Amino acid sequence: MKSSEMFNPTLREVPSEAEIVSHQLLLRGGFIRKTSGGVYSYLPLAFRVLKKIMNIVREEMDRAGGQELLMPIIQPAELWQESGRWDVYGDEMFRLKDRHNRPFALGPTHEEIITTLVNQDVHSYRDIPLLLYQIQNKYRDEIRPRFGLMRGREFIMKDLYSFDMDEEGLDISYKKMYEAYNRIFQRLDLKYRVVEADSGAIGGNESHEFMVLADTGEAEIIYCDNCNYAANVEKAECWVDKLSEDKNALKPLEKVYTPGVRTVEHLMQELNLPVHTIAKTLIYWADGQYIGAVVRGDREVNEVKLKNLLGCNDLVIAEASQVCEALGVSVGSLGPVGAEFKVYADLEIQQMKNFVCGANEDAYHLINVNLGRDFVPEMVADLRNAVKGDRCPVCESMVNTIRGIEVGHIFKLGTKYSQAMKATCLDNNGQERPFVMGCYGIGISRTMAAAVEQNSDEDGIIWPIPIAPYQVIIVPVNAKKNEQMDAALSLYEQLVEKGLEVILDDRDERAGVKFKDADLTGIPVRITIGPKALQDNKVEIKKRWEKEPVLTPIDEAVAKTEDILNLKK
Ligand code: 9G3
Repeated sequence: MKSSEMFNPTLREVPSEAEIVSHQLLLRGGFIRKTSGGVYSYLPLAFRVLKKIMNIVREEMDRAGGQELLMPIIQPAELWQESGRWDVYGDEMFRLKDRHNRPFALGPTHEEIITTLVNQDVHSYRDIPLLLYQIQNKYRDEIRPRFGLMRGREFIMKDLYSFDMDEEGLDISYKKMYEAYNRIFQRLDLKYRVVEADSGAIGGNESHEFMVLADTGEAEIIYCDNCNYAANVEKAECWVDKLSEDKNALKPLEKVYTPGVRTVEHLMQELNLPVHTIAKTLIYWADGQYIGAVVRGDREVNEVKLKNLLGCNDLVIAEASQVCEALGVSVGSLGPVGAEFKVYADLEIQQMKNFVCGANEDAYHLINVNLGRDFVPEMVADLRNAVKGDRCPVCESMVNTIRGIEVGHIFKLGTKYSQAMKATCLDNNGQERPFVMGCYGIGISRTMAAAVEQNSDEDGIIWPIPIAPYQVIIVPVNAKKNEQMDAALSLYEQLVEKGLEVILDDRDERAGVKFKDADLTGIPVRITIGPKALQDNKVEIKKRWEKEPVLTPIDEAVAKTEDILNLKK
């Protein structure tokens, strides 16, 4: 393809609305344009990348026994009412009505559709297992769509659903997908990590996420180099020491006057105590009631763990002013002793002896507080975020943290959907059984963004070779000079003949401008044809991930280029 004929509108300026590097570079490189908040058009270069990602995904899904189909984006409300999820997702669902006023949704995912489909036509264990997948646009009306393709309201997803007769069957399907996903992210040439994950509202009991590693990733990963344990911080269990039996050390409870103290830091100063002697209480509004979560002063409450413990749908941190009004205490003085709300204490609180907390009375705190003696919580459970330096829950050595972008997520669903939707199958004893299901997603458009997030420098994108929109760009320094253009065209034809994807930058622009665009768009191999080298029958070959070009005899350029492109595969 000639640059002069391409629709590849690059930008010199960094677009002001783009907060992260992938969003900036995809806009600047002429890959995407915003059509509406969280809704993007993919321009030709981006679509080439997406097709490469989709092809790798497709090949691996097929290899694992998956069969591709295509389900509708428009989904009737009845199916979601059957599964009980029509009222669960609220405004996150794009809802619409037809001319007869019948309700529909734009598909956010396809569990309901596929379960209905399979139930209609699959009646016997002989037709099981089934692995069905599609690659399609999905719709979720995010409150705050941001980070470009990372959190769009319309995005491309590969979603596969497995149908088995029993848990053993599901285990096999799950393992196939686990392995296929590993092959996919290896083939995409991305640095990634598989982590244990929370299965969230979707239900089910085992789940893994595939994280592309990037410092700017939204997800925090806890991992152990000693035993290979890795988990999303949402899921990562906190290791706790055995409880000490020593009851003698308990000191008498005392109330102390702490006027104006509202924060843990202030309390530490005021009482001259280290943070691990202080407990803080956070009030949440959980499905219509206030509850208190108590954790050590320097810990973060893990809202996923808390939500799972409570088994509630809605969990939001309560507004300070509302707490004050409802409980008659300002938030800085709240505590578990004599509380009017249900108290949930983190495991660490049980280890802490003679700690400090709010007195449930403005301007007072309690000292020498002890769980069991001074208050009995509703439950004691793991409620905090794991942090770097914690003990690994598997092998007890020290864990580390790293950030990542969730690009794949696999779940064992079990019978949650098949039971709700009465989707059953006859087993080999003629017994009716609900399908045992799994679901497996890859964010295709997010994977493209994550690849950029992980692979760029100050000049632009550095596409991994397997997904680069083109593999080679030929840049004649001066397109008006016949010798240069002739050499460029000849090389172009030879490379295309070899099956490579090549851009010829034939534009009447300064060399500097052309180099900048080549770097920005991230084409792996650049071949520069300049007047001086050409006199010696040489060209410059530059790898996008290296700074300096290498002078190469023009008749070796094709072989050299092929070499580079194969080497990194
Ligand atoms: C909804 C809305 C948002 C949602 C869902 C439903 C997330 C929803 C979870 C999944 C699970 C798997 C198949 C591919 C792999 C992931 N957000 N989830 O179910 F109605 Cl508005 O989508 N689905």
